[in-house]
Parts: sequence; C-alpha cells; structure tokens
Amino acid sequence: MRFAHLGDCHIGAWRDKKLKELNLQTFITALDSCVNQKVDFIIISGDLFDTTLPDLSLVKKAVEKIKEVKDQGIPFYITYGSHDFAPNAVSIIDILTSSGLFTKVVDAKIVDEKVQLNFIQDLKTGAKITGLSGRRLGLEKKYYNILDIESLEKEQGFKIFVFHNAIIELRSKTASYPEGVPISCFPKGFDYYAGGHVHEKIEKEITNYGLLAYPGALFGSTFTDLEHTGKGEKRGFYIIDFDDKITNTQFIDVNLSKVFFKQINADKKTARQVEEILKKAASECEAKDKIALLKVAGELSLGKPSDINFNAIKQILIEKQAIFASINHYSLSTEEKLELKIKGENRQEIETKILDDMACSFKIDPALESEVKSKIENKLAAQNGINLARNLLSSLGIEKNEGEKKKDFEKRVLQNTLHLLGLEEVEQ
Ligand SMILES: [Mn+2]
Repeated sequence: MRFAHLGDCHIGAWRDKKLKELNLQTFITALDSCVNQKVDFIIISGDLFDTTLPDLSLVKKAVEKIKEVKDQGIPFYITYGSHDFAPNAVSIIDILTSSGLFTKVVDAKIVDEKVQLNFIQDLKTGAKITGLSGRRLGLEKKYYNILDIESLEKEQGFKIFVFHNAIIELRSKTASYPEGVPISCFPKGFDYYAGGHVHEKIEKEITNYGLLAYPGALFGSTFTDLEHTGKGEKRGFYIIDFDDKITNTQFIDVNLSKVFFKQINADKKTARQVEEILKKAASECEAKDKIALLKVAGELSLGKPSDINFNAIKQILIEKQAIFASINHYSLSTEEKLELKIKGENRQEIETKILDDMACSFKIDPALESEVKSKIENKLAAQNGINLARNLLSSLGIEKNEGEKKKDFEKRVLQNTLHLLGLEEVEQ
C-alpha cells in the first residue's frame, strides 16, 4: 500500500502569468505522477491554494485534475494551511470539500475544554488519519495546548498525523518561521507525521514519535523560495509505502524548470561597478528556459541603488529567453544614508523588523489601573503585540471578493478583526 504526501502547493500565488502557470503545471504533473506510481490516497498538508478564494480559472484547472485523479479511485485527505484559511470566511477548500472532492482531515470537537480529534479511516488501506489545520501566524498553538493527546496515542493501527506548522526543535532548517510548536505537543507513536508550512524539505525519524516529513513547497510561492530552489533545494513530494509499518519512503522530484540564481555582494563597491558586475552576470547566465534570478545586497560606497539600471539588466536575461527574470535589490543600500533605515529581503522581513523595533519601545501609561495595565501588557507587549499587529495587518489587508457586496465585505473585515482582538467568541 502506498500514499503520496504533498504540501504547500500555493495555487494562485504569483502575479506573473508564466510563474502562475508553471506553479499550476507543477501541481498537475505531481498528480499525474501520483497516478503513475499507483498511490492509494493523497495527503495535502495545507496551503493547497495561496488564498481563501484564488483566481477561479486556476481553481477550475486544478479541480479538473483533482477530479480526474479521484475518479480513478484515489481519495484526497486535506487540511487547511495558513494561507487558505481565514476565520469567519468561506475558503475554496470548504467549497471543494462540500462537493465531495476532498475529505477534510480535521474532525475536531471540544469536550471538557479539550480538543478531541477523530480519525478518518481510509477505506481501501485501513490507514487512520487525523491532524490539525494551520492558522495564520501561529494561532494553532492554542489548539495544541488543549489537545487530548491520550486518546490519539491509544488508537491502534497505521496512523498518520497531518499538520501545518513549524516545529521548534527543527529550527535550524526553519529559522524563517518564527512561530512554531514544540514536538512535545504532538501525540507520540504515529507512523507518519505529514507536515506543511515549512517550505523546505525535511525528513526526520523522531524517537518515540515516528517519521516526520515536510515535502516543502511544491514549486514555491515567494522569490525567497525560488532562490532556495536555485541554490539546490529539491522540489517535489513524498511517496510512502507501508503495510502495518512504513516500508519505504521516496522523494519524487517535480522540477519543471530550472532556476538560475546568483547573489552579488555590493559592499564597498560603487553603483557603477555593481551595474557592470550585474551586466556581466546576466550576459554569462545560460538563461534559456530558466527562471533567472539575480540578487544584489550590501552597502554601496558611492552612488545610490537607483543609479543602477536594473531594467536593462533584466532585459539581457529576457533576450536570452529566460522564462522569467528578476533582480532582487531590496537589501541594497548606500553609505550615503539617504535611503531606508530598515533593510530586509522581502516585505514580510521588513514588516517584522519594524514591528520588532516598535515592540521594543512600547510603553504603558503608568497612570492606568494595574488591572488594565496587565491586560494591555498581555495583549500588546513583546511577542504577543507583534503577533497581534501582524495578524491585524494581514486581516485588514484582505481584498473585496469579486461580486461581494461592500456591506458583506466590511462585515467580514470587522468580524476577522474582532476575532483577532479577542472581542468575539468564534465557533470552532
Ligand atoms: Mn505555505
């Protein structure tokens, strides 16, 4: 018996049309490969889609393929990720689950203030599957803390735990995931722990637990992901063979197009020198049919980043028939100190640095009552404050869906916000 484990497909990610299409094609190829490998079922450990309601033309193509696979007798077991889940909003996953296309892994109820999980049993193989969904920015911690572990450990049979979060003990490889739960939150003795959320491939046998694996992002949803691909990170999914125990694991590569990546250090160089180096790197790159990414970081000794004609360099790569070309210069600054004070690789990192900075200088009015003070401190100081700010940023940044009434949209934003501020009870 065998199953496939995919994670973090992020269908609908990418604004660029070609990357968007490649991302989808990678998913389709992965499913074809599952059929060829004659898997009995497929687990998707969250972030199948990049948003709760992605571009419907992409959903249509993905669903056609999923249906085709399902019609061959291969069921899908799926959890929400941090991207395709939103409190109080209907996710495309809900719609597809209602249609019978997927089985949702998480079957939870709260009994005596504990989260009780039921197992879903795969009819053909008898495998028992359960798990927890992801939440935006680590809200899942709360659920792990009140998880009824005992009943999960008592269950007999071949057991799979599906989850969507980073694990603190695996931090070395997951440093870019500040939120995580310790492995002690998980029930012991499962045969396989099917992870999502971490975009790099990790496979580890954990004593007293079992085999824990993250397949990583199938294609990648950010330039940082693609840079990792360019540095040699494998992209694909797992196929696991089992009888009453796991008998074999293999990682299936699904790399439809190569990524060329080169990083250039700009420290102590002038803007003109850096431009020359970038031009040379672009001219020497065998960019044909590749995703070509250049990255330049450091502090210029003379001139400003805006003195460099990045567009012209990109053009060189396009003329060499790169599928896609990009030059990342967000971490380039100048000694002239006219530019940004905060540097970061991407928007998220810059946000994090700004919020960290602000959290450090957070002060509470000493004139307040002590009860109010401790309440405020609990919600707004240190890491809690940073988490809340980040959650609010993403919650307030959601867009109105096509066809959604302004009133409904406002209600959705308000409900999400109240939920994050803990001003409203939400049904699980
Ligand atoms: Mn993800």
